[in-house]
Amino acid sequence: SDSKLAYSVGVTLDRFIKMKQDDFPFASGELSQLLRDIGLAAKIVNRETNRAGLANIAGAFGNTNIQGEEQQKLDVIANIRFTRALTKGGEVCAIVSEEDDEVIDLQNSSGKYVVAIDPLDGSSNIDVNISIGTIFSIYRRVTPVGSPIQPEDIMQPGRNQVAAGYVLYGSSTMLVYTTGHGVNGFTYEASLGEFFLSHPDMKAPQNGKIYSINEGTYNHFEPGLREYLENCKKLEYSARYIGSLVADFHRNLLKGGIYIYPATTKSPSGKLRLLYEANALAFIAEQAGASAIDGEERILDIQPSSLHQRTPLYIGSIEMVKEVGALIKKRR
Ligand code: AHM
Ligand code: MG
Repeated sequence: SDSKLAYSVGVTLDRFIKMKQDDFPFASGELSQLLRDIGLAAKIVNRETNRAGLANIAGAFGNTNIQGEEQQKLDVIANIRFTRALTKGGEVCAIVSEEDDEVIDLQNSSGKYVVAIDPLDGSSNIDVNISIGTIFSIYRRVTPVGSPIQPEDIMQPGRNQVAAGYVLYGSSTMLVYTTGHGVNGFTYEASLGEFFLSHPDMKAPQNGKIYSINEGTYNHFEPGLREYLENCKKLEYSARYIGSLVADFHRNLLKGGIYIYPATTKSPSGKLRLLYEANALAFIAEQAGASAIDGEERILDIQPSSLHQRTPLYIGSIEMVKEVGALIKKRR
């Protein structure tokens, strides 16, 4: 395939996007430009992330900014970087961000795309030097270009996504995305300042031996989930939980496994957000041959009713998701 070929000759993210664009000669190229904008913002956030540990001593080597402002928190910085990139690019009409209560209407009625983004997920991990991530979903607006944006442009089910991706700021930085034709992963080469195609056409193992869940609230889990977890233990699966969704998801996608953030009696809809956490990863999962449900329903079929709504999430290897789904159904 052309992505395998690209891999062998060292293809940058920008070039890969261009190659894909050439497959669609009648497309306007705006989605391609939007993906490049996100790639650039990711590089900037990567730079800030790498300096996070130095924030408090930066002044010592003359790095305080000219206004003498206090260092902003990294998730705030990431939000500013991504919103700026999406605003300046001109392809986007509205942004939904974890960091903003309301929809950001860019007053750019010629923009075709709506973006939902968690600029820096897992931010409680920043201070302890553990992997964090960015998650994004891209939708085409449903109302005509040129008119003011409407709620139905924003409240679209995940199956309408035209592209989605994540950036993992880990032991290396990676950008993984799909436009609905498979999933491709790129690794950042810092000295060259480029993402290179390193994981062409990613496919998740059908089954796995890793389960990732915060079991601290086990007493509040429903019976079917408890039974599934007991099975994982009988089979001596590996428990792996970073507490950083992108990192846990990425590992399980490559190695085979399931990530679960369930409903509990205290949080009946779980913790994670449908619009800018679950949907993007569910789209990528399905494109890689894995799957994602809320315990019952396919994540991508959920009709959102509010901007920051939560959903339980069961995501990963297709056989594992099927098995836990069946147990939940049986015990409800
Ligand atoms: P955040 O959006 O406030 O960063 O929370 C999301 C994170 C996920 O990355 C992670 O999987 C989950 O919260 C961990 O939650 P918990 O500490 O309850 O296990
Ligand atoms: Mg988050």
